[in-house]
Amino acid sequence: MRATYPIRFKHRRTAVASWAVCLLLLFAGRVNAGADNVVQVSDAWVRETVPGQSIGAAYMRIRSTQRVELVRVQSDVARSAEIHQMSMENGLMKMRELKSVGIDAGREVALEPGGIHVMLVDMKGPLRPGEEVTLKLHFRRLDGSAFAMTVRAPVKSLAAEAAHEH
Ligand SMILES: [Cu+2]
Repeated sequence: MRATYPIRFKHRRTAVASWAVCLLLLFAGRVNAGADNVVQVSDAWVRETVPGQSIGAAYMRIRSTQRVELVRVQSDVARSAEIHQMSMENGLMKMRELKSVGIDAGREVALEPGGIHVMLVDMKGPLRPGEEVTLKLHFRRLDGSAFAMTVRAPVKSLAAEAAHEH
């Protein structure tokens, strides 16, 4: 009699686990979640580049359940990646590097053309539509602890964003 309890319990746990895996698979294409769902990244994409182009740009929406800072980005398609912000100053589009991007609890920050973006520096080769780029995002919590998450970002064509040249 005693043995039946652990077995039943185990069975139930397995059912819950596979249900969770199904949900993960359902949303895998749209949302990437990291560090126990603290941070969710959606709509990640990278701009198409042409041969010889040494810099590229990545965009995404980042949502967090607690205050975090995006402090560093890495990608295998570029030697380095920087966080930049574009802004209009006296009628001129200016770009500056940010040390971090803060995301408040329950809020979403959009990295988008004309605003904050990830600049891929020293690209190893051209990126064509249909390809996917892996981005590793490094975050820091208020208490100083760090975590990272990996995001897959599809490459989108220049035509869709022709208005913004970098
Ligand atoms: Cu930039």
